[in-house]
Amino acid sequence: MRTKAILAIIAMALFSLLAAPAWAATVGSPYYNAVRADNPLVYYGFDEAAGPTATDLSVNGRNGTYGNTYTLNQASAYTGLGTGVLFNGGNVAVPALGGVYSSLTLEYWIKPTDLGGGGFRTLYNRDGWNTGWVHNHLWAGGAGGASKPMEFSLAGANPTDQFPTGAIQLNTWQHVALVYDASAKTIMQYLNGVAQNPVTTYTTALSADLSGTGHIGQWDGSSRPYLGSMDEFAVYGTALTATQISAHYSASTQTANLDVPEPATMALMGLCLAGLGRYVRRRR
Ligand SMILES: [Ca+2]
Repeated sequence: MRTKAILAIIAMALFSLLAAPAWAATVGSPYYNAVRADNPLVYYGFDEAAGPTATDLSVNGRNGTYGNTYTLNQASAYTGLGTGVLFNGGNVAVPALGGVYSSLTLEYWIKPTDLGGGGFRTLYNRDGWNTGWVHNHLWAGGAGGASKPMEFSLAGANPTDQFPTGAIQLNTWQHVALVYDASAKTIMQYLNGVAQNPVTTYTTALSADLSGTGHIGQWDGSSRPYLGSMDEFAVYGTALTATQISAHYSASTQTANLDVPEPATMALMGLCLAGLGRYVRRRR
């Protein structure tokens, strides 16, 4: 009877180790694999314990640099997303993203505390304002109003400021994808993997120029701050499909796949099993 009780305790200990959240970072999670499979130009997981380097998780080595007021180690929406960053007048400086693209996708998780009723809340902004340069903000004070605060702008396009359909929630984590297609003259917003309709259209659209530096979280690194948390920021030089974006969102929620023990957990399990083995041998 005593043996059964001890075995039950050991089994419960092993189960609790297996069930514990295993990922302190994005790397290796289903979301990470889904994003990387679609060849992002840059991909920040914001999993660093400390700045100033924001590691690019794509294959392109475009590390960013945290600046001004930011706080790392923020709880994210799902375990497989690791941790995120809280911006409160902070930013990440982003290097040039390669060139000019006829299609573009911006993707990130955000938990905003302000939707921009008083002005731009910069999500991603190429520094400066010339033909084809991309800017993306929350701007509830703009023409879209509070129901369509997401703004995507491209210098030289008509209209300049676009407000894709779909409400952004305050103080709530949400997955956002913005897909710009210059050939189709459209900008489309996906929220939590679902396409928001109707699709916003341009009269004149231009290729998006990302050949220069930019910033996440602040306009040119010093003003118009995004207020709130962000995680898993990625930019693609292609128009991701509805299927791809839905798959990314679904991958983020696959916590069942995340219960893969870390090395430290494996070592603890090994000690438990060794102890169990010695105990059973002694009882024989
Ligand atoms: Ca993360």
